[in-house]
Amino acid sequence: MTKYITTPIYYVNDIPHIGHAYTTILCDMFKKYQILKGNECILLTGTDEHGQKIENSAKLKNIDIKAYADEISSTFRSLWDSFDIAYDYYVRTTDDYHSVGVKRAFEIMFEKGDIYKGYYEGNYCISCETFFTKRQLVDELHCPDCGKRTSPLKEESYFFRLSKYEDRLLEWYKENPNVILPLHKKNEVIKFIENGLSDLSITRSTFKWGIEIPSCVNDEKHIIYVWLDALLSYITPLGFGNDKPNRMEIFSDATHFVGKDILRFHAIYWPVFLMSLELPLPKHIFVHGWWIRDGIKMSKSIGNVINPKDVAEAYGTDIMRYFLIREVPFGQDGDFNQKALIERSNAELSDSLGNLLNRLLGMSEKYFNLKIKSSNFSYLQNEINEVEKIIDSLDFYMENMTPNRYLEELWKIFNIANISITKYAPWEMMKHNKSDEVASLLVFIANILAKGALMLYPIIPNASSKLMNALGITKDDFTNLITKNNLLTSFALEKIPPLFPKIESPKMQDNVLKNLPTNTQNITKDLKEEVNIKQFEKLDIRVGRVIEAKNVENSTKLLVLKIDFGNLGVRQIVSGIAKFYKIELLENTLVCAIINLKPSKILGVLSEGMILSASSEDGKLTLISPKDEAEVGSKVS
Ligand code: ME8
Repeated sequence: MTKYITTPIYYVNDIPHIGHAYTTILCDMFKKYQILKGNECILLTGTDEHGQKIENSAKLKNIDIKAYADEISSTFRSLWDSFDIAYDYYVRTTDDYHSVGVKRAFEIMFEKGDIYKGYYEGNYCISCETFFTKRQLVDELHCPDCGKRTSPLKEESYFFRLSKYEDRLLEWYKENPNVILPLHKKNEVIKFIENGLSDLSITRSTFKWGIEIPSCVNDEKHIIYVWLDALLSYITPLGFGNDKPNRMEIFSDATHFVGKDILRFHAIYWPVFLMSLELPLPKHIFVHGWWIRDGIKMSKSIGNVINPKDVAEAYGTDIMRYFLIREVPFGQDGDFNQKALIERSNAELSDSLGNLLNRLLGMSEKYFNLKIKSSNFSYLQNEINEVEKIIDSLDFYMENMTPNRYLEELWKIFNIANISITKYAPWEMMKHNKSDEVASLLVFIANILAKGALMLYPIIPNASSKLMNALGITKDDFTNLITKNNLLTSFALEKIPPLFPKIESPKMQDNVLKNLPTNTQNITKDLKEEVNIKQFEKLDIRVGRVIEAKNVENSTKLLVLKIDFGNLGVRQIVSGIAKFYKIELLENTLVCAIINLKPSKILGVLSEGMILSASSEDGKLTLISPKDEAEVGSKVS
């Protein structure tokens, strides 16, 4: 049976970061493991290109939306190509076959009576592309998932009858308790369902960048909600609802890899959509944690991201893959730390593994001219039993998605090898004419490295291939060496350069923004001279919505904000509020700004206005923000 695995399809609002690379590498690892075991396995990845977030990002850059999506989608794709990610499908939600399939799915759901027309009133988080009720919001305004300010939304909408499927969904989880791994993640989902599922708004009419609803519904102003569109990308490339070659049979053994941020969409909406379409439900949803820095999720808008390309260029893809997979137990958050990466590489890859190969090659060359042979391992039987037990346990760890445990266990066999060398001291045995025993030990160690090389292929494929070459084995030896607990009896070894040379010093510049003091804002608390109304009216003060906030380089005080003033366009304004607001929480906030102030450059950054804020005696700034929702561009007087 063919296994089918998917990464999330990534938004094209920005270029990939290490979080995206993590999920994709995990999927590639899982696929490579299946292939090694002789299973067929198909991997899908791709990009999610519709929705308000993408429309806003393109608007911000003044680029045609499709051209913008093309560029970012190809950045993702070339990154995966440069990492040798073995994907079979690369879906883009702007592909024609995809929109044909999405419309067909909508039709089926509509004909079934699962979709009805209604009126949505609630709040919407553009960053998460998610609807919320007031009850779900933090402080009745902020998104419970990302913390950003939501916008009130009132619009006519089509709804999917999520509530109709509540019991069936709970029943399915009861009958299939291992769908969501790690298990504790399942409990969150069950609790959410048990709290009651509201019907889901699945169309939008306030913007245009999406797939139109099909003609059977005859309602032109609506486009399909980005999450319904995106989730269906797991099946449209397999020929669902379109004329692509039909491979829908592989969907009956599907595993979705997701970050914890998008579990709800995969564990609630997706199975229900599939029930409505009468399709098989996923076998597994593997949920991993976040890569964070200083306790905050890595994300481009905060400016705390690490570019996987930088890591790969500095350390190579093998070390990057090894670190990402080994450092953090699957499902937990992890801090991406260069020092930890270097320490792991030096201790585990260089010392434990690389050095073991060097010792084997060195002794085999010295004593046997690199040709080692033996079929009598009697004095090593305890060690052999231990190694076999460990190798036998590995499949469980991989199939249950605990790859860090898989590596932890695997390293035990290298330790057994290193300890055996010290314990039996082959150089001493040679002195006592025990060359047969030495040959047995070296063949045993070569077997350990051979088993290790195979089992490491999914994680560090390049180094694994080099190791296999040095040992004269190939991936085809898997069945022989792993499933039968066999020992090979002869090796023709080949000397190779060190697999993992020691890393002496950090190779990557730290991406953290420098915290150098600057002095650009002058806040006075003195009373100013009197002005008349005419003078005041000269100021053009407007309401705007922050659509992007970033740090100004070399400044701890300044932020540069992109603010949408509606018909007046998007402006860039520099403001000294960096110390008082978390960047990630500013996005979507309403502010008041003077927009007819002469543009100026602050620390070399153009500022086209001034945001109004209140300053306290100790210099703390508080943004002046309309209390209720006000239209962007409206005048403040
Ligand atoms: O959510 N740490 O796309 P997205 C670990 N288009 N993983 C991270 C991460 C981090 N800091 N940041 C992102 C979307 N990820 C939707 C998905 S699927 C039908 C639609 C990874 O570009 C992780 O896998 O925001 C997360 O779930 C995904 O990228 C979100 O990518």
